[in-house]
Amino acid sequence: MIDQAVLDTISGIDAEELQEWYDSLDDVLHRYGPDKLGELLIQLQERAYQNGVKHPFTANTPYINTIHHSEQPRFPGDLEVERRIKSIVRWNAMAMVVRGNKHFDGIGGHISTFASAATLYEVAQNHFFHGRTDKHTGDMVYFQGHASPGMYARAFVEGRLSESHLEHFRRELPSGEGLSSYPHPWLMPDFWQFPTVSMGLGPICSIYHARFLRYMEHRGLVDTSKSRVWAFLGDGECDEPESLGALTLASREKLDNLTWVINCNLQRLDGPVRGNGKIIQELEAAFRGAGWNVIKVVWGGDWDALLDADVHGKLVKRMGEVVDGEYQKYTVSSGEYIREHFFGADPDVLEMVEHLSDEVMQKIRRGGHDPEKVYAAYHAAVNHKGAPTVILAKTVKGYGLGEAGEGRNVAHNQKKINEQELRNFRTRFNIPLSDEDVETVPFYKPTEDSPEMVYLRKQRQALGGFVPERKPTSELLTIPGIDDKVFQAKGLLPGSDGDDGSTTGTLGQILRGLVKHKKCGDRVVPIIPDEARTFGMEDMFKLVGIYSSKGQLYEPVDRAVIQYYKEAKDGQLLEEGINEAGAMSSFIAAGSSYANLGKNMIPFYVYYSMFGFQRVGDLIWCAADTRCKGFLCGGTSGRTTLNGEGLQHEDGHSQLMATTVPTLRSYDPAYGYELAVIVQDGLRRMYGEGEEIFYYLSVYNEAYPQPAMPEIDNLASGIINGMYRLRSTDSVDGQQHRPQLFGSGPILRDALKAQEILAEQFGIGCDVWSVTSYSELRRGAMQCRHWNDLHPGENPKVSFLESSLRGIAGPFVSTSDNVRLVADQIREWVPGEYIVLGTDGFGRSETREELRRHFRIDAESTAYAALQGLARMDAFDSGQLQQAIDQLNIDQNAVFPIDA
Ligand SMILES: Cc1ncc(C[n+]2csc(CCOP(=O)(O)OP(=O)(O)O)c2C)c(N)n1
Ligand SMILES: [Mg+2]
Repeated sequence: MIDQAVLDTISGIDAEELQEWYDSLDDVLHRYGPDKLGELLIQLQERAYQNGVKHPFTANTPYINTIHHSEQPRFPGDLEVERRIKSIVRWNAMAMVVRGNKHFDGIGGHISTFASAATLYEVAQNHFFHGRTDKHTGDMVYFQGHASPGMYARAFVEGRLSESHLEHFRRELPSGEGLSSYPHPWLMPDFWQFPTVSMGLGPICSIYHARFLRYMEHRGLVDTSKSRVWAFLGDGECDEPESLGALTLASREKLDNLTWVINCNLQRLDGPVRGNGKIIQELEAAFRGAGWNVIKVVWGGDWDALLDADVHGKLVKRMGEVVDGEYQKYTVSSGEYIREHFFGADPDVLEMVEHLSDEVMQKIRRGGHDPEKVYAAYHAAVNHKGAPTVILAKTVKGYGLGEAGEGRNVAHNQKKINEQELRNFRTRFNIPLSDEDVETVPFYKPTEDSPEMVYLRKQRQALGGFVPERKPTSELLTIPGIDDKVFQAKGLLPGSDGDDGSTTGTLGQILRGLVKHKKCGDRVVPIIPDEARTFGMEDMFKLVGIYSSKGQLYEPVDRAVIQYYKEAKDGQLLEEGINEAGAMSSFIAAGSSYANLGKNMIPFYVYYSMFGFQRVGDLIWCAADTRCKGFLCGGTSGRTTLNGEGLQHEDGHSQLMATTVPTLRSYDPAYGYELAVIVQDGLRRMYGEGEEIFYYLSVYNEAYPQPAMPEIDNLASGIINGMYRLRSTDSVDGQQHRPQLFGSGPILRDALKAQEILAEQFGIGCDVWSVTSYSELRRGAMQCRHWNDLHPGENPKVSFLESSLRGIAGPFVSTSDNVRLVADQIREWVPGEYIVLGTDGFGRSETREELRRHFRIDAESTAYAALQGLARMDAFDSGQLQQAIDQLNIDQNAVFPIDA
């Protein structure tokens, strides 16, 4: 019988006619099957479109499971044993957090996230996640950060972590065997592979990681064809722009080695994700629109029979119209309430559940808590070809916590459970603990020969070992020495023979040489976000090819020129387009390949420096936590050196921000030979010796003659440690103090010019130092300071900075294209008057000369600062400073740059 409501929506067509349509559709389905029916519907739709019918677009399917129960594969495991294992893991996860907060109030931790996701993880642990073995590069699993208690609890049951580990959850200092709050490879380098807790970064990294696996395979470096990238996300996390920002890359690249599982518990921290809407439907549309395979797991098996009985689609309609805020309410409501408010909205729907008791009604599960539904979804995902899959699993936040937080807005922060609630939890999940035992919230592990333990081990063994597990390779690379021809190219050690060249150009020279190096050239991964031409590196396109999984399907428009845009399936260069977040994600994938794929790769990510730290700073932090290796190269650096681009492009603070990242070594070299020494040493440390650090290099676009590496004692170590004395002019008779001028990057040339001004116009001799890294100087000084503080009775250690400046009275003047705090960071160890010049304030479009005068970092301003320093030391008549200002043509009415 045709429903009146349906007839009403298409008024004018009578019931009989509509029935005929239904019958013919049923007939086609019956005779030809669902695929043919689908094709027929597309044909009909196209015909209608050609006849001018504008058919409303919807990217949504009804609010039910994508996989019909008749298509569900048989569950291959032992449901009962798996349920018991899961319950035990649940208990231990909860116990870990509750005990922690009992002993140390405020230690924190999350119970509700894992409580909602336990089935999602357990099904994967028992049937899907593959460990890394000799024959399998392993699955890469991005665990949802806040679900970490569940991962620790499972590792405990697996015997990988001890009770003591669990006792030290979130207390990492005392014994050295603490567990980090969230997935942090830096803190747990044998366990976690991927930091995920800054929400949005895990998702985007997982996409680029999946693509990187293909890159490694297509380049013939590692067979990654068996590996799958899994990413577990929260539904609230999907609001982060990074989460969904790269979806189309995944479909464009046909990344069927990627599976996302979004735990749609409908809640985030403060409240519902979409109280007035439906997050699952919203995400479905976004992912389908982006070309992903979408599998919704909305309802558990208890609903199958009801849905089968729903011939008129009334229950489905009701399911589709209720908003998430309301669903959240049902979670905490009685069966009676659900009957009245959910089913009761339509008398026919109400009738369908007449036979169900209130108790049963309240317990019917959501899809994400039903292992058979979850298994079916994973099975379909891993077998899907040609596109990535997202599984949208509906769950309940705080599942199983009952009064203590299940489905409640406060669930997210729940860390304490009273005794009654603990007993309820124990009973609900059948944990064999007495009421008395429960009081102390003990950890619980079944005996080694119990069916649970035997089963758990058997499943993990079959899947190649435990997950997560981080296993860095011990492989070391043979890297070129400083005498190698890589570093002997023009502009590097031999200098540029008087020709003008920039440090960006010299970086290009290093890269060109490196990619061709026999021992490690194939490991280099140049990464560029649509700026190769800006950096004069477009010849890399032809030299190594741009990676494209499709090769090159067109004749490039510039095919006739030598440096044409060459795409190739085995291309080495990753041209990421205007996408710094994606490029950084590729950098992380390549830079952590030594740990995840057992193969050292050497990423060089060359970008517009302004769009680095301040744009994707959190990804750089994430790279550090990942123990990523490689070189970040901030091109077009400098507030005044990049002179024409203005306020949004001129960067004077990356060196400052780089200082805040513990594993990052940052340098601001002036000359090609300095850059060569730094890169060579970096390669040695990271790949020759296996240090888990990475580099930041400021490179500039100002062209000037690149000098040959001079003969200076211990020059290379000075460059690496952060400073060396480059040039001295003689003191004149009776000169008491010698100014010490520090210069970095292109502004070193201003320091050198200031030296000439001081000698020629004021008869003062001085020393000029090239400071290649203030942060390295500071790091070394702080390290000595740390030791000295703790060893008061012993001979103090002396840092490189202190020993370099020992016995020098100053005055000291620093000038660079950075904000003052960069050079200010060594003030504590500078043994005298220290004047720091810098580029604090917004940049603007101007000539370099004007800009440098505006910020007072140029040669004249530097010379003047030296005179000021001398005057403060009574070595220059302060009465003559006014005259010096006039003589140096310094504008006394100049604006204060920070306000300008
Ligand atoms: C970038 C970022 N912002 C904020 C947080 C703090 N935070 C942690 S969990 C959370 C809510 C998470 O909600 P959801 O993604 O839905 O995960 P659920 O716990 O519900 O599974 C927030 C806001 C964070 N970790 N990262
Ligand atoms: Mg959520």
